[in-house]
Amino acid sequence: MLNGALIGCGFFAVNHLNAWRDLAAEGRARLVAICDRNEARLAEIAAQFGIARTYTDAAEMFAAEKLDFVDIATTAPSHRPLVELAARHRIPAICQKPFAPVIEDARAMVAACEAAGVPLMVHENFRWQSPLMAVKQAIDSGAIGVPYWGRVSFRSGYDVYAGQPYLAEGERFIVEDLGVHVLDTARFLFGDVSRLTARLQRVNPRVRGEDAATMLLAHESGVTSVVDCSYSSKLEEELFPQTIVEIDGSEGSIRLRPGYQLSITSNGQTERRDVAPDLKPWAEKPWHNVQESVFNIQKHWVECLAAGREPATSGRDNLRTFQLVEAAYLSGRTGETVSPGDI
Ligand code: NAD
Ligand code: 89V
Repeated sequence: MLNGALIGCGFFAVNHLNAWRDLAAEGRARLVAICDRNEARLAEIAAQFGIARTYTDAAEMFAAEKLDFVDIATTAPSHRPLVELAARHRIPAICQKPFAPVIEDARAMVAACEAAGVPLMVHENFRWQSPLMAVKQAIDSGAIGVPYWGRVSFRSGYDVYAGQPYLAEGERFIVEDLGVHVLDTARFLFGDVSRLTARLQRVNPRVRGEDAATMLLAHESGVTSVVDCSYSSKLEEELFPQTIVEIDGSEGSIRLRPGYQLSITSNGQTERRDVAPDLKPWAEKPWHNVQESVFNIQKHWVECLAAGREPATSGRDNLRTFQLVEAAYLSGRTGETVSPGDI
């Protein structure tokens, strides 16, 4: 059983706490301490999850606790100081997305953990959603031959600002917060990207940053993909937080449709499957898809720590997704096509 601590007990951390509780029940890893600088929130979460050792200061927690890992679920501006603190104490760290406000901070965190010899994983959980894993398995099975085109799309009008008010306040919005997941999913499905072109739009006047983005990606594998996301889509059917995927290959096609309906067309035959995620006892629709992926990524972390393996979304890996985010902002600003590898 690994002993961990959680820093940041806000809106989304409740999912981490529930997933750690499930992993503790499996005898894999448990939270022995929590930290939040907001005392009232800290006390509320400590009582809800029965965690006795609480701290308002992360440095005090590192000094007092004997930890196998730390899980950082604060917002991006605090990630670099907290990850560097973990590295100084030689404690393996999970860091929520967005990894950092700018890529220089992300590179510094990766360097600090490498120098300390400790693993660092970004909590980039979309690729751990079971419907998206089913899409990846379908590609890898060879059923559609060689993929040459894809679309990864997340369009919604859900009120994300109610739970996450900070989303309306930043100069950067949808590409940094949600696009990062959708771009990482495109990398997961089609591989690294050599060229990216983006068009960014602000539709909702009550948010400061862009709330719609359309990106065209040339993947090194030869796939051309379109990655699009919007929080200003007033749809007949609200799909939050589903990612819709379309892939065409030399011998067939894959569609992940609304309601988690997967179809794989191969040599003229179509196989249809319901790939809806599990509804964990603590999960709540429509968030259950994301909530299941939190459990999956935390389980992956525990398995990687035990085996001494690099996690799929290690800090090092996530720098390549971050390059896509920076490329999208650069392309959106200049109207030019950008090589993410040059960033
Ligand atoms: P939040 O503002 O509700 O919670 C953050 C908490 O961290 C607050 O309670 C705050 O007091 C605490 N905090 C901040 N800095 C701290 C520090 N230095 N030391 C101790 N405590 C500190 O934010 P949230 O909505 O829970 O989001 C947290 C992160 O999770 C964000 O980066 C967000 O993008 C991410 N998120 C990820 C997903 C996902 O699916 N992966 C979904 C939602 C949010
Ligand atoms: O990742 C996030 O911060 C969330 C959501 C899962 C909806 O994208 O906003």
